[in-house]
Amino acid sequence: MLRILHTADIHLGARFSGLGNKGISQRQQLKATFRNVIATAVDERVGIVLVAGDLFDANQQPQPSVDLVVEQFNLLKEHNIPVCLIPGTHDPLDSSSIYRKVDFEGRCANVKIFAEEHISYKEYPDLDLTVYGKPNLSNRSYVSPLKELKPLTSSKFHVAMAHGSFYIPEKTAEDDHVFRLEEIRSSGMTYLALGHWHEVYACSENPPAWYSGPPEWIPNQRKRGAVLLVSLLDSGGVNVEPRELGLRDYDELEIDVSGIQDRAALEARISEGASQNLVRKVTLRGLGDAGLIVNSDELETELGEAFFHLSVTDKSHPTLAEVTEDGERLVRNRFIKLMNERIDNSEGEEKDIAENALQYGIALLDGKEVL
Ligand SMILES: [Mn+2]
Repeated sequence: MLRILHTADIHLGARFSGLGNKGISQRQQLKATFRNVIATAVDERVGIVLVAGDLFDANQQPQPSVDLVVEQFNLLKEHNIPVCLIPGTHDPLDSSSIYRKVDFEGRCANVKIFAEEHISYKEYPDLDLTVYGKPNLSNRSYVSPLKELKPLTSSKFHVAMAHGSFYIPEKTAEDDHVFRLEEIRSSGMTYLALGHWHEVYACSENPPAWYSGPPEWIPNQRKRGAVLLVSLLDSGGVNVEPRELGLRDYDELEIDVSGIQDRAALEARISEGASQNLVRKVTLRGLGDAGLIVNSDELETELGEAFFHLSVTDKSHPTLAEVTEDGERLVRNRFIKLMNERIDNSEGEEKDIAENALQYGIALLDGKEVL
């Protein structure tokens, strides 16, 4: 059996400008979690570590980021654990690539960076393993990262790394380094270690092809990532165990304020399940009671301390007690007149709908985003 630690999309050096003063803290946390990834590889005695792209958030990195990577890769070397890495879409192998500026292979003898334009491979006879990979040369490409992939040695295990998008009809952008299920199925690989999608996701069962997602929360990430501990069994089977190492969590709440009585009830809804390690994004929608005055900045300040970070976007609109016409605005006036006629001429549910439509319509005509 061979055990592999598969990680990707670590995005060292990512800026968390939306987090205010917590941004620096999360940048530090990325580094701490990266150390934790390496420590896990050592503790779990894996045979090899695979980094499937976007180790760095950008090709421009401060020296401490580079030093950290060299230090951690050398730590793996002390434990006789090799590392295979492909440049991703954030740290592509272009003319200003960090992999051209820094000689990682020279500074860490256990590291292999795939830097040929087409798929190339490295054989590890001790592990009975061959690893295949192709770097991303730029952020966008129409070429599949799995193009021409096939086993080229007599190893028992064949593992490919790729950084790109799995093809899903009408969802995947064509120039996003797209590869297809047929390519995975016909690849002849034992396992495919994928990067680029920021969540744990299995594209295929046979052979298994998985995204690990980022080990720690990074901007715009909506689902939790993990590192994958992959066991290649002598029987030919593959076992994939996601292990969540990240400290921060993220969720989104959409709250319809129409059912909410007062400010205290709204605060309680926003704060439900609050935690110091949670990044929460709240969107308020619907028509609020006339007495419910929402100030998102105030809510963020008052309730934010219970979270790692809280953002509140208000797309709700207070119900107007009485809609009055405005002499300057003809379209608005005509709308109010028509809707009031409809309200007068209807009853029951239809009347409720017409009343709501009047309120929403006014809010929209006033330039508010309520839908
Ligand atoms: Mn990424």
